[in-house]
Amino acid sequence: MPSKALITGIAGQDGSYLSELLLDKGYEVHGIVRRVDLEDPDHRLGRLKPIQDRLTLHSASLENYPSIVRVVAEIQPDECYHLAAQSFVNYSFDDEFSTINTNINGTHYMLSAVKEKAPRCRFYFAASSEMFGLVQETPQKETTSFHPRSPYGISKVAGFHLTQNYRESYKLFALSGILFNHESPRRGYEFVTRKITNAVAQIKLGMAKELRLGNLEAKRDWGFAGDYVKAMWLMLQQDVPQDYVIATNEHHSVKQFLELAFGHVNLDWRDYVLVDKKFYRSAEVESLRGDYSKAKKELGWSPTVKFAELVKMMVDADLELNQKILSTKSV
Ligand code: F7E
Repeated sequence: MPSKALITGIAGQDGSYLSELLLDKGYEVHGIVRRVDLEDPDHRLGRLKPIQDRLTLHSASLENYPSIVRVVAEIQPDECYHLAAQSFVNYSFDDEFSTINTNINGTHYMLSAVKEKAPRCRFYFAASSEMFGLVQETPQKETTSFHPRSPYGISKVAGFHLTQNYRESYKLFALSGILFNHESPRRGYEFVTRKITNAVAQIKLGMAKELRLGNLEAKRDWGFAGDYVKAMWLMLQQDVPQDYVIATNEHHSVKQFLELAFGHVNLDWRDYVLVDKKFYRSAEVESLRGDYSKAKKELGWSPTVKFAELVKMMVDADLELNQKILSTKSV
């Protein structure tokens, strides 16, 4: 019998890479999606298109406990990857109540459903470097204390502690991956990396003239999402459940990202980028850099894609995508 995996947030960047990885390993892969996603698959499930026939998608809502319990009881997963969340930090300031309610309750419901209906299932929680916020030390590691700076960060700290508590109180095999920023050509357009690479492609192709951004000095530890989902899987294959930082231990500013991305198509970012206060955050996380030495030692995991390679990969993909859009328009 193949192992069964259940993924929440399967339609997102990480969910799509993780599904591909697990299918390659011979897993039976199930995903939780919203009813509206199933009604509009071309638009909402686009990242899963190449593998959709090999997945089983279940309609449920992370705001509705009975629907979660039903799916977990029916599938009886061996591994559960809880990735779903309202994950855009800036939006969480505008909609703090729904971010906090959905993210915390969603995690709580998943943990409780697994405990009640599939207690032998191994549970992965997608924690985040945003939990470190106003950083207490650099680089950040598993023992660094948290100081979240946004409703999103707060919801992830709560999810982290819920996961730890289910591990300690109910002996669930439950753990958190503290993932630093991870990007790819499948990244959502609201995040700064994809916003930049898409704009670079559009400017190069004459489809846009400028790019408006917020704080260009912020520094992030940016890795490749395809590498990071491997770490998620490795964590659940260990004998003992523990939390791990997944990062590259390098950080770069938004400005450095701009230099490389525009430079890749022989443009100077200073000619196109405008700073717009609208994109500044109420409370900024200025700088993040993660120490992944525990993951390296215990999981044998290291990142394979360096920063410059990641930027080029994303710009090239957006050039290709926008070229396709242009050519369909001109037909
Ligand atoms: O911002 C600055 C912004 O939205 C990165 C999520 O996946 O990673 C992500 O969170 C930096 C910030 O990602 C714009 O102020 C400047 O300092 O791409 P981002 P994030 O907030 O770091 C963590 C690990 C997660 O868990 C999250 O779910 O870029 N920045 N100008 C901008 N950011 C955006 N989005 N848009 C701008 O115009």
